[in-house]
Amino acid sequence: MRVLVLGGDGYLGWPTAMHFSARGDDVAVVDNFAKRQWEMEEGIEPLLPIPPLHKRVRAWQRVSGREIGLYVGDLMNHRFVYKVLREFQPDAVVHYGEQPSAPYSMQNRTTAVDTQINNIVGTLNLLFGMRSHCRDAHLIKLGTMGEYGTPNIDIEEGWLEVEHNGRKDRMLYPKKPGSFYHLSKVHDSHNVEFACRIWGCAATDLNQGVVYGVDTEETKADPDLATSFHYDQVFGTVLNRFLVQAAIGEPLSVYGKGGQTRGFLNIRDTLKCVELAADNPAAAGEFRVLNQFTEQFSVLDLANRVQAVAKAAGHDTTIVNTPNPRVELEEHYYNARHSGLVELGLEPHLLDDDALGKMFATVSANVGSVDRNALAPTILWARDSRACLCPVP
Ligand code: USQ
Repeated sequence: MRVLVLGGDGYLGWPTAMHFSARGDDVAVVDNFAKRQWEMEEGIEPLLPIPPLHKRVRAWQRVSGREIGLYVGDLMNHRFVYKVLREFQPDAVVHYGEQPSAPYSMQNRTTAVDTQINNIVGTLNLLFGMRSHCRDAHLIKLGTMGEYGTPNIDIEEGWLEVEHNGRKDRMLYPKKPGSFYHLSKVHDSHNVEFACRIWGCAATDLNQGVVYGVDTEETKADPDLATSFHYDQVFGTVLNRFLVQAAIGEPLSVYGKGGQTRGFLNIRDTLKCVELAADNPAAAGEFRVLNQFTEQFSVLDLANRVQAVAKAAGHDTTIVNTPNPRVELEEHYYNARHSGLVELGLEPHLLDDDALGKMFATVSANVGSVDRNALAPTILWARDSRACLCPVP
Protein backbone atom coordinates (compact mmCIF):
# COMPACT_ATOMS: atom_id res chain seq x y z
CA MET A 1 0.00 0.00 0.00
CA ARG A 2 1.17 3.58 -0.60
CA VAL A 3 0.56 5.49 2.62
CA LEU A 4 0.90 9.25 2.95
CA VAL A 5 1.12 10.52 6.55
CA LEU A 6 0.27 14.20 7.03
CA GLY A 7 1.80 15.63 10.20
CA GLY A 8 4.60 13.10 9.97
CA ASP A 9 6.84 15.01 12.42
CA GLY A 10 4.32 14.74 15.27
CA TYR A 11 3.81 12.60 18.39
CA LEU A 12 1.58 10.16 16.46
CA GLY A 13 2.52 10.90 12.84
CA TRP A 14 6.15 9.79 13.07
CA PRO A 15 5.47 6.45 14.83
CA THR A 16 2.61 5.81 12.37
CA ALA A 17 4.91 6.36 9.39
CA MET A 18 7.50 3.93 10.77
CA HIS A 19 4.77 1.40 11.64
CA PHE A 20 3.52 1.22 8.04
CA SER A 21 7.06 1.27 6.67
CA ALA A 22 8.08 -1.61 8.97
CA ARG A 23 5.36 -3.83 7.54
CA GLY A 24 6.50 -3.16 3.99
CA ASP A 25 4.24 -0.34 2.80
CA ASP A 26 5.60 2.57 0.73
CA VAL A 27 5.39 5.56 3.03
CA ALA A 28 5.90 9.30 2.68
CA VAL A 29 5.49 11.97 5.35
CA VAL A 30 4.41 15.59 5.02
CA ASP A 31 5.07 18.32 7.57
CA ASN A 32 5.68 22.08 7.76
CA PHE A 33 7.07 21.93 11.34
CA ALA A 34 4.29 24.17 12.62
CA LYS A 35 4.20 22.22 15.89
CA ARG A 36 7.88 23.02 16.50
CA GLN A 37 7.08 26.69 15.83
CA TRP A 38 4.15 26.66 18.30
CA GLU A 39 6.43 25.06 20.89
CA MET A 40 8.95 27.87 20.41
CA GLU A 41 6.20 30.50 20.71
CA GLU A 42 5.07 28.95 23.99
CA GLY A 43 8.64 28.44 25.25
CA ILE A 44 8.17 24.70 25.77
CA GLU A 45 9.97 21.56 24.67
CA PRO A 46 9.20 17.85 24.66
CA LEU A 47 10.72 15.86 27.54
CA LEU A 48 13.62 14.80 25.32
CA PRO A 49 14.91 16.72 22.31
CA ILE A 50 13.62 15.31 19.03
CA PRO A 51 16.01 15.30 16.05
CA PRO A 52 14.89 17.10 12.87
CA LEU A 53 12.61 15.00 10.68
CA HIS A 54 15.25 14.72 7.93
CA LYS A 55 17.59 13.10 10.47
CA ARG A 56 14.87 10.74 11.73
CA VAL A 57 14.11 9.63 8.18
CA ARG A 58 17.83 8.87 7.66
CA ALA A 59 18.00 7.05 11.02
CA TRP A 60 15.02 4.90 9.98
CA GLN A 61 16.76 3.98 6.74
CA ARG A 62 19.91 3.03 8.69
CA VAL A 63 17.97 0.95 11.23
CA SER A 64 15.37 -0.69 8.97
CA GLY A 65 16.88 -0.51 5.49
CA ARG A 66 13.61 1.11 4.36
CA GLU A 67 13.05 4.55 2.91
CA ILE A 68 10.38 7.02 4.01
CA GLY A 69 9.71 9.84 1.52
CA LEU A 70 9.69 13.39 2.91
CA TYR A 71 7.73 16.41 1.70
CA VAL A 72 8.18 19.71 3.55
CA GLY A 73 5.28 22.10 3.09
CA ASP A 74 2.04 23.54 4.40
CA LEU A 75 -1.42 22.01 3.89
CA MET A 76 -2.73 25.59 3.72
CA ASN A 77 -0.93 25.85 0.37
CA HIS A 78 -3.24 23.95 -1.98
CA ARG A 79 -0.67 23.88 -4.80
CA PHE A 80 1.76 22.06 -2.52
CA VAL A 81 -0.96 19.60 -1.47
CA TYR A 82 -1.96 18.90 -5.08
CA LYS A 83 1.69 18.37 -6.09
CA VAL A 84 2.28 15.84 -3.30
CA LEU A 85 -0.90 13.89 -4.09
CA ARG A 86 -0.17 13.91 -7.83
CA GLU A 87 3.39 12.72 -7.34
CA PHE A 88 2.95 10.18 -4.56
CA GLN A 89 -0.42 8.70 -5.67
CA PRO A 90 -1.37 7.36 -2.20
CA ASP A 91 -3.78 4.51 -1.57
CA ALA A 92 -4.36 5.85 1.95
CA VAL A 93 -3.87 9.34 3.36
CA VAL A 94 -3.54 9.46 7.15
CA HIS A 95 -4.29 13.01 8.24
CA TYR A 96 -2.76 14.11 11.56
CA GLY A 97 -1.59 17.46 10.16
CA GLU A 98 -3.49 19.74 12.52
CA GLN A 99 -3.03 21.95 15.57
CA PRO A 100 -3.81 19.34 18.28
CA SER A 101 -4.17 21.25 21.56
CA ALA A 102 -7.36 22.48 23.23
CA PRO A 103 -5.50 24.85 25.59
CA TYR A 104 -3.50 26.33 22.69
CA SER A 105 -6.76 27.15 20.91
CA MET A 106 -8.26 28.76 24.02
CA GLN A 107 -5.45 31.25 24.72
CA ASN A 108 -6.68 34.20 22.70
CA ARG A 109 -8.33 35.28 19.46
CA THR A 110 -5.18 34.68 17.42
CA THR A 111 -4.63 31.09 18.54
CA ALA A 112 -8.33 30.25 18.20
CA VAL A 113 -8.49 31.67 14.67
CA ASP A 114 -5.15 30.13 13.65
CA THR A 115 -6.27 26.72 14.94
CA GLN A 116 -9.50 26.79 12.99
CA ILE A 117 -7.99 28.20 9.78
CA ASN A 118 -5.07 25.79 9.86
CA ASN A 119 -7.18 22.73 10.58
CA ILE A 120 -10.27 23.44 8.49
CA VAL A 121 -8.57 24.97 5.42
CA GLY A 122 -5.84 22.30 5.44
CA THR A 123 -8.48 19.56 5.40
CA LEU A 124 -10.49 21.33 2.69
CA ASN A 125 -7.39 21.64 0.49
CA LEU A 126 -6.78 17.95 1.03
CA LEU A 127 -10.35 17.04 0.05
CA PHE A 128 -10.14 19.08 -3.17
CA GLY A 129 -6.70 17.61 -3.89
CA MET A 130 -7.88 14.04 -3.38
CA ARG A 131 -10.88 14.65 -5.62
CA SER A 132 -8.63 15.81 -8.46
CA HIS A 133 -5.47 13.75 -8.06
CA CYS A 134 -6.19 10.49 -6.24
CA ARG A 135 -9.92 9.96 -6.39
CA ASP A 136 -9.85 6.37 -5.18
CA ALA A 137 -7.58 6.94 -2.18
CA HIS A 138 -8.97 6.36 1.30
CA LEU A 139 -8.84 9.32 3.69
CA ILE A 140 -8.14 8.34 7.29
CA LYS A 141 -8.85 11.50 9.23
CA LEU A 142 -7.94 11.87 12.88
CA GLY A 143 -10.90 13.33 14.68
CA THR A 144 -11.51 13.34 18.40
CA MET A 145 -13.91 11.94 20.99
CA GLY A 146 -14.08 15.51 22.27
CA GLU A 147 -16.25 16.36 19.26
CA TYR A 148 -19.18 14.75 21.08
CA GLY A 149 -18.45 16.43 24.42
CA THR A 150 -20.15 14.82 27.40
CA PRO A 151 -23.85 14.51 26.48
CA ASN A 152 -26.32 13.04 28.93
CA ILE A 153 -27.16 10.24 26.47
CA ASP A 154 -25.14 7.34 25.02
CA ILE A 155 -22.57 8.34 22.37
CA GLU A 156 -22.79 6.36 19.11
CA GLU A 157 -20.10 5.91 16.47
CA GLY A 158 -20.63 9.07 14.48
CA TRP A 159 -24.24 8.59 13.43
CA LEU A 160 -27.57 8.64 15.24
CA GLU A 161 -30.91 7.15 14.19
CA VAL A 162 -33.41 9.91 14.93
CA GLU A 163 -37.19 9.65 15.13
CA HIS A 164 -38.96 13.00 15.05
CA ASN A 165 -42.68 13.67 14.66
CA GLY A 166 -43.20 10.13 13.44
CA ARG A 167 -40.44 10.17 10.80
CA LYS A 168 -36.97 8.61 10.93
CA ASP A 169 -33.55 9.58 9.57
CA ARG A 170 -29.88 8.81 10.11
CA MET A 171 -28.05 11.98 11.09
CA LEU A 172 -24.51 12.86 12.14
CA TYR A 173 -24.43 12.55 15.93
CA PRO A 174 -25.01 16.01 17.51
CA LYS A 175 -21.78 17.59 18.72
CA LYS A 176 -21.15 19.63 21.86
CA PRO A 177 -17.36 20.10 21.96
CA GLY A 178 -15.38 21.85 24.70
CA SER A 179 -12.81 24.05 22.93
CA PHE A 180 -12.14 25.91 19.69
CA TYR A 181 -9.71 23.10 18.84
CA HIS A 182 -12.37 20.41 19.31
CA LEU A 183 -14.75 22.60 17.27
CA SER A 184 -12.25 22.63 14.41
CA LYS A 185 -12.51 18.83 14.31
CA VAL A 186 -16.32 19.04 14.27
CA HIS A 187 -16.16 21.39 11.28
CA ASP A 188 -13.70 19.00 9.58
CA SER A 189 -16.06 16.08 10.14
CA HIS A 190 -18.89 17.94 8.46
CA ASN A 191 -16.69 18.89 5.50
CA VAL A 192 -15.39 15.34 5.08
CA GLU A 193 -18.90 13.85 5.31
CA PHE A 194 -20.05 16.36 2.69
CA ALA A 195 -17.19 15.35 0.34
CA CYS A 196 -18.17 11.69 0.73
CA ARG A 197 -21.86 12.40 0.11
CA ILE A 198 -21.41 14.77 -2.83
CA TRP A 199 -18.20 13.63 -4.53
CA GLY A 200 -18.12 9.98 -3.55
CA CYS A 201 -14.90 10.19 -1.49
CA ALA A 202 -14.10 7.30 0.86
CA ALA A 203 -13.26 8.43 4.39
CA THR A 204 -12.86 7.10 7.89
CA ASP A 205 -13.08 9.61 10.74
CA LEU A 206 -11.25 8.18 13.73
CA ASN A 207 -12.67 9.88 16.78
CA GLN A 208 -9.73 9.34 19.04
CA GLY A 209 -9.64 9.59 22.82
CA VAL A 210 -6.75 10.90 24.91
CA VAL A 211 -3.53 9.14 23.89
CA TYR A 212 -0.83 8.22 26.39
CA GLY A 213 2.49 6.47 26.07
CA VAL A 214 6.15 7.10 25.60
CA ASP A 215 7.24 4.67 22.92
CA THR A 216 6.33 2.10 20.27
CA GLU A 217 8.19 -0.91 18.82
CA GLU A 218 9.82 1.28 16.18
CA THR A 219 10.67 4.33 18.32
CA LYS A 220 12.55 2.06 20.74
CA ALA A 221 14.86 0.79 18.00
CA ASP A 222 17.19 3.83 18.15
CA PRO A 223 17.34 7.05 20.23
CA ASP A 224 17.07 9.08 16.99
CA LEU A 225 13.69 7.46 16.28
CA ALA A 226 12.02 8.64 19.50
CA THR A 227 8.73 10.52 19.35
CA SER A 228 7.92 13.74 21.17
CA PHE A 229 6.53 13.42 24.69
CA HIS A 230 4.82 16.50 26.11
CA TYR A 231 3.92 17.16 29.72
CA ASP A 232 3.46 20.95 29.55
CA GLN A 233 0.09 22.68 30.02
CA VAL A 234 -0.34 23.25 26.26
CA PHE A 235 0.49 19.98 24.50
CA GLY A 236 0.78 17.54 27.42
CA THR A 237 -2.16 15.17 27.80
CA VAL A 238 -3.40 14.33 31.25
CA LEU A 239 -1.80 10.93 31.95
CA ASN A 240 1.56 12.01 30.53
CA ARG A 241 1.42 15.07 32.79
CA PHE A 242 0.58 13.01 35.88
CA LEU A 243 3.52 10.67 35.22
CA VAL A 244 5.95 13.59 35.01
CA GLN A 245 4.46 15.29 38.06
CA ALA A 246 4.82 12.08 40.09
CA ALA A 247 8.39 11.57 38.89
CA ILE A 248 9.54 15.06 39.97
CA GLY A 249 7.61 15.05 43.25
CA GLU A 250 4.97 17.62 42.25
CA PRO A 251 1.33 17.04 43.23
CA LEU A 252 -0.87 15.54 40.50
CA SER A 253 -3.00 18.37 39.10
CA VAL A 254 -6.57 17.06 38.97
CA TYR A 255 -8.61 19.94 37.52
CA GLY A 256 -11.68 20.59 39.66
CA LYS A 257 -13.53 17.61 41.09
CA GLY A 258 -11.82 15.14 38.74
CA GLY A 259 -15.00 13.34 37.69
CA GLN A 260 -14.31 14.35 34.04
CA THR A 261 -14.46 11.01 32.22
CA ARG A 262 -12.76 10.45 28.89
CA GLY A 263 -11.82 7.59 26.58
CA PHE A 264 -8.12 6.73 26.61
CA LEU A 265 -5.77 4.62 24.53
CA ASN A 266 -2.15 3.60 24.35
CA ILE A 267 -0.09 5.12 21.52
CA ARG A 268 0.52 1.54 20.27
CA ASP A 269 -3.21 1.09 19.82
CA THR A 270 -3.39 4.34 17.84
CA LEU A 271 -1.01 2.77 15.30
CA LYS A 272 -2.98 -0.47 15.19
CA CYS A 273 -6.31 1.35 14.74
CA VAL A 274 -4.98 3.38 11.83
CA GLU A 275 -3.56 0.19 10.29
CA LEU A 276 -6.93 -1.57 10.67
CA ALA A 277 -8.71 1.37 9.07
CA ALA A 278 -6.24 1.34 6.15
CA ASP A 279 -6.56 -2.42 5.62
CA ASN A 280 -10.38 -2.26 5.75
CA PRO A 281 -11.13 0.95 3.85
CA ALA A 282 -14.43 2.80 3.73
CA ALA A 283 -16.36 2.32 0.49
CA ALA A 284 -16.59 5.07 -2.13
CA GLY A 285 -19.13 7.60 -0.86
CA GLU A 286 -18.97 6.26 2.70
CA PHE A 287 -18.21 8.50 5.69
CA ARG A 288 -17.32 5.89 8.31
CA VAL A 289 -16.85 6.97 11.90
CA LEU A 290 -15.03 4.83 14.44
CA ASN A 291 -14.61 5.80 18.07
CA GLN A 292 -10.96 5.15 18.81
CA PHE A 293 -10.33 4.48 22.48
CA THR A 294 -9.99 1.33 24.53
CA GLU A 295 -10.94 2.25 28.11
CA GLN A 296 -12.57 5.07 29.96
CA PHE A 297 -11.36 6.67 33.17
CA SER A 298 -12.16 9.71 35.22
CA VAL A 299 -9.26 12.07 35.72
CA LEU A 300 -9.32 11.27 39.44
CA ASP A 301 -9.16 7.50 38.70
CA LEU A 302 -6.05 8.14 36.64
CA ALA A 303 -4.43 10.21 39.35
CA ASN A 304 -5.10 7.43 41.88
CA ARG A 305 -3.56 4.86 39.50
CA VAL A 306 -0.44 6.97 38.97
CA GLN A 307 -0.15 7.66 42.70
CA ALA A 308 -0.20 3.90 43.43
CA VAL A 309 2.41 3.07 40.78
CA ALA A 310 4.67 5.90 41.94
CA LYS A 311 4.31 4.70 45.53
CA ALA A 312 5.38 1.20 44.50
CA ALA A 313 8.49 2.79 42.98
CA GLY A 314 9.25 4.60 46.24
CA HIS A 315 7.76 8.05 45.47
CA ASP A 316 5.28 9.67 47.83
CA THR A 317 2.86 11.54 45.59
CA THR A 318 -0.03 13.80 46.53
CA ILE A 319 -3.11 14.65 44.48
CA VAL A 320 -4.50 18.20 44.49
CA ASN A 321 -7.82 19.40 43.15
CA THR A 322 -6.40 22.34 41.23
CA PRO A 323 -8.87 25.11 40.36
CA ASN A 324 -10.15 24.11 36.93
CA PRO A 325 -8.81 26.39 34.20
CA ARG A 326 -11.34 24.86 31.77
CA VAL A 327 -15.11 25.14 31.61
CA GLU A 328 -16.30 21.53 31.52
CA LEU A 329 -18.60 19.21 33.44
CA GLU A 330 -16.71 17.72 36.37
CA GLU A 331 -19.31 15.03 37.07
CA HIS A 332 -21.35 13.58 34.22
CA TYR A 333 -22.78 10.55 32.44
CA TYR A 334 -20.40 8.98 29.91
CA ASN A 335 -21.13 5.92 27.81
CA ALA A 336 -19.53 5.91 24.36
CA ARG A 337 -19.77 3.00 21.92
CA HIS A 338 -16.38 1.86 20.65
CA SER A 339 -16.96 -1.53 19.11
CA GLY A 340 -16.09 -0.83 15.45
CA LEU A 341 -12.33 -1.14 15.77
CA VAL A 342 -12.57 -4.23 17.98
CA GLU A 343 -14.79 -5.80 15.29
CA LEU A 344 -12.02 -5.03 12.78
CA GLY A 345 -9.53 -6.90 15.01
CA LEU A 346 -8.14 -4.46 17.59
CA GLU A 347 -6.67 -6.18 20.65
CA PRO A 348 -6.19 -3.35 23.14
CA HIS A 349 -3.12 -2.72 25.28
CA LEU A 350 -4.90 -1.94 28.53
CA LEU A 351 -3.58 0.38 31.19
CA ASP A 352 -2.50 -2.13 33.83
CA ASP A 353 0.01 -1.40 36.58
CA ASP A 354 2.76 -3.07 34.59
CA ALA A 355 2.26 -0.74 31.59
CA LEU A 356 1.94 2.26 33.87
CA GLY A 357 5.06 1.21 35.81
CA LYS A 358 7.12 0.94 32.60
CA MET A 359 6.03 4.40 31.47
CA PHE A 360 6.78 5.77 34.93
CA ALA A 361 10.28 4.24 34.82
CA THR A 362 10.99 5.80 31.40
CA VAL A 363 9.81 9.21 32.56
CA SER A 364 11.70 8.90 35.87
CA ALA A 365 14.94 8.21 34.00
CA ASN A 366 14.63 11.64 32.36
CA VAL A 367 13.49 13.89 35.20
CA GLY A 368 16.60 16.02 34.78
CA SER A 369 15.07 17.43 31.58
CA VAL A 370 11.74 18.50 33.11
CA ASP A 371 10.93 22.23 33.09
CA ARG A 372 8.70 22.73 36.14
CA ASN A 373 7.52 26.13 34.84
CA ALA A 374 5.84 24.42 31.88
CA LEU A 375 3.46 22.45 34.10
CA ALA A 376 1.29 25.18 35.67
CA PRO A 377 -2.09 25.59 33.93
CA THR A 378 -2.37 29.33 33.23
CA ILE A 379 -4.54 29.21 30.09
CA LEU A 380 -8.14 29.90 31.15
CA TRP A 381 -11.22 28.93 29.16
CA ALA A 382 -13.11 31.97 30.44
CA ARG A 383 -12.16 34.97 32.54
CA ASP A 384 -13.97 33.48 35.51
CA SER A 385 -13.09 29.82 34.79
CA ARG A 386 -11.55 29.36 38.14
CA ALA A 387 -14.69 30.63 39.82
CA CYS A 388 -16.64 27.45 38.99
CA LEU A 389 -14.44 25.53 41.28
CA CYS A 390 -15.13 22.93 43.78
CA PRO A 391 -13.61 23.26 47.22
CA VAL A 392 -10.49 21.24 47.83
CA PRO A 393 -11.59 18.17 49.82
N1 USQ B 1 -6.83 17.48 33.05
C1 USQ B 1 -6.57 17.48 34.41
N2 USQ B 1 -5.31 17.81 34.82
C2 USQ B 1 -4.30 18.11 33.96
C3 USQ B 1 -4.58 18.11 32.58
C4 USQ B 1 -5.85 17.79 32.15
O1 USQ B 1 -7.45 17.19 35.23
O2 USQ B 1 -3.20 18.40 34.42
C5 USQ B 1 -8.18 17.10 32.57
C6 USQ B 1 -8.83 18.12 31.65
O3 USQ B 1 -9.50 19.12 32.39
C7 USQ B 1 -9.75 17.24 30.82
C8 USQ B 1 -9.03 15.90 30.77
O4 USQ B 1 -8.03 15.94 31.78
O5 USQ B 1 -10.97 17.06 31.50
C9 USQ B 1 -8.36 15.63 29.44
O6 USQ B 1 -7.46 16.68 29.15
P1 USQ B 1 -6.21 16.48 28.17
O7 USQ B 1 -5.42 17.75 28.18
O8 USQ B 1 -5.50 15.23 28.48
O9 USQ B 1 -6.93 16.22 26.77
P2 USQ B 1 -7.76 17.18 25.80
O10 USQ B 1 -7.55 18.62 26.07
O11 USQ B 1 -9.17 16.69 25.81
O12 USQ B 1 -7.09 16.89 24.40
C10 USQ B 1 -6.33 15.70 24.13
C11 USQ B 1 -5.45 15.93 22.93
C12 USQ B 1 -6.33 16.18 21.71
C13 USQ B 1 -7.31 15.03 21.54
C14 USQ B 1 -8.11 14.83 22.82
C15 USQ B 1 -8.98 13.60 22.78
O13 USQ B 1 -4.58 17.04 23.16
O14 USQ B 1 -5.50 16.32 20.56
O15 USQ B 1 -8.18 15.33 20.49
O16 USQ B 1 -7.19 14.62 23.92
S1 USQ B 1 -10.48 13.83 23.68
O17 USQ B 1 -10.17 14.31 25.02
O18 USQ B 1 -11.15 12.56 23.71
O19 USQ B 1 -11.23 14.84 22.98
